[in-house]
Amino acid sequence: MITDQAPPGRATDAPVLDIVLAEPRGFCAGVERAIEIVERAIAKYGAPVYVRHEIVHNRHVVQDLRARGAVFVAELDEVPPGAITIFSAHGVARTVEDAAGARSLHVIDATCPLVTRVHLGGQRYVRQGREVVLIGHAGHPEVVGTLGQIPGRVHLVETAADVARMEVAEGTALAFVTQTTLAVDDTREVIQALQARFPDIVGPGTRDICYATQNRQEAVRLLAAETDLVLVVGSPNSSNSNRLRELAQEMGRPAYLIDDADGIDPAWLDGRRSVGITAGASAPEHLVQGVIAALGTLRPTRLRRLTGAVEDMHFRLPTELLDTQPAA
Ligand code: 0CM
Ligand code: SF4
Repeated sequence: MITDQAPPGRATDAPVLDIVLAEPRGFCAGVERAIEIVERAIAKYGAPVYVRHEIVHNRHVVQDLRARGAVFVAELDEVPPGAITIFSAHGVARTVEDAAGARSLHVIDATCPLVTRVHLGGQRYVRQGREVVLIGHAGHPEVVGTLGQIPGRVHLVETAADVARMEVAEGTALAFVTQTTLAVDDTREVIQALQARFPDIVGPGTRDICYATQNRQEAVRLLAAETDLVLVVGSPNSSNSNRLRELAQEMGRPAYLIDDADGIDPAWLDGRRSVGITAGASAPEHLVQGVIAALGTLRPTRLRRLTGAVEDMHFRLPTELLDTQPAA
């Protein structure tokens, strides 16, 4: 644990607020790669480049890339024929890949390799003659993509109650895969319900939940244990960021998901001696620094870091972008 002094804030007569920063927090390797793909594509091919869905679920990242020449679209029919088209980090269904091919779009795939790994796992189970159960949140783009990458019948479940409701023909061999950004503890419960009802089901356990999600959840658990209040920097549509807020709240701490410093309600600090800060995998570090600075205008502050897992994950960029540097 490293301790350092932050510059005192303006409100020097107020009691000191201890700010504790979770580590690791913020960008994961898949998000860094996805953003760099958009930046390099703009540098290499020129604006506009089209991005299907938000490249990652962060309002500030999207605004920044839009200002630099990215055009975000909900569906491919909004993309002019032949244009540079980037698939977001969350992945896409086969029908989307096929539609891009049919329209001769120049696709650059920013799907996180750990999402692709789940797609491949599901496809392998189908080749083994199994029906696949996907544990995930209905409607989330990664889940829509994974459902659309696994041929045949796929059962989507979110909870143990969903498992009880599943309709499966007698003698069907089953396997499960999961969304990458789920709460580890909740997922374990759903897997236990699957194994109780279908003793022969096979699957990866909680290993489909990616390293970044697992590390950030472990870090926020430690953070919540020793702070009075937890702030999670991230956008409302970010699954992994929401899971961090929920985990802190389940540990009995008031916890808020904020896009940036403007989201802070000063009343949250009333009577609090410490605040823990973390950030979802799609939230840039400059937003965390903005939150720390804003807290410093409300109370005198003292900053320390709570060190956790060390991350050195890095994913290779698509070959066609290796010869290009993003514009400064
Ligand atoms: O899946 P989630 O909603 O957490 O996406 P995100 O863009 O916030 O985080 C990174 C990813 C992926 C896949
Ligand atoms: Fe990949 Fe995990 Fe990051 Fe999603 S949160 S982009 S699965 S590393």
